[in-house]
Amino acid sequence: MALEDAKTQVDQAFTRETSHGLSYENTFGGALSFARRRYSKDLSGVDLAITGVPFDQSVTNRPGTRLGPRAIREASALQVFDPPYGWDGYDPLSSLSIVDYGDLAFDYAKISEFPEALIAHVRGILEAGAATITLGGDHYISLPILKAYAEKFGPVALVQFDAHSDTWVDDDMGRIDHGTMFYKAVKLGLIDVERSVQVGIRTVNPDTMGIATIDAREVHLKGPVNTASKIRDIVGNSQVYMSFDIDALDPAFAPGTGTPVWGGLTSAQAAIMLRDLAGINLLGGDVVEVSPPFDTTGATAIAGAHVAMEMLCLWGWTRR
Ligand SMILES: [Mn+2]
Repeated sequence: MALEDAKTQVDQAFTRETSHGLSYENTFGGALSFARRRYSKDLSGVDLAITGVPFDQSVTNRPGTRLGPRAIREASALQVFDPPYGWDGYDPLSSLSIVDYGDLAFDYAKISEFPEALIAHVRGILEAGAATITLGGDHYISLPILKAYAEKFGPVALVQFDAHSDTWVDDDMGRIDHGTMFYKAVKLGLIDVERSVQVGIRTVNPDTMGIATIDAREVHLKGPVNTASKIRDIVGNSQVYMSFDIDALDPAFAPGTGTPVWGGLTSAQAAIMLRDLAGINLLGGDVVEVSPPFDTTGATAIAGAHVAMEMLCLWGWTRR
């Protein structure tokens, strides 16, 4: 049946008639959207809006994540023929109303205006009653997104997968930096630090701002099942925002990123942990730091697309 459909379905990004259901368009052709969802600015009845933020002007090293949303959309085209593996048949694409809301538009030459543009973008989606899964973009984008979430929900529990804490001291609130935004998020009261955790860390930062750390070594030594259990214990029933920096993965699994660090998570460890977080109260999330120019095999975008799909599962699982 699916093969027959592949002969007739095309450009589902524009032609699909419902925001629910799997898709059988040929993987290698057609207009791209995330998971072959329909592009739409109409959020009535929509559960989840996938949106891209192609911004990479706050990086400390290699750029390129402005091309991340496109690459993740392309990689996601392979994940829409069947329900995601390992979720007992649960299929967020069929259960939830999901659209690709497209990318944030912003003036690349007016960087100081970017944060407010992104806050307004996410605020508008949240006000319409949908949640967001955002495709980055560099990691700075999490700060404006968190501001919009905190406006609506109050301080959120942050579950951050990352090689870096990104809580380095930076009291100049006008600086736009992808290594200090969680310092600012804590200072601004956007994060419930008691219920937050950073996973996969393998760079030194003595001050975690009170956020719990599960470093990469601990994940390797204790394993992903125990780690997921520890994460669930920390967040409890809190409202969770998940930020997944693809550099949480080892450069062997995600070479296409700006600030790679060895000794990272395997993609299998990440897959097990995300699945085992089923039941957390996820409000929204982002996948950031996928840099296609350094992603010579496309593996990093594939990982990013899988992470985003797992976020759809986590969001829907609790509400199924
Ligand atoms: Mn990082």
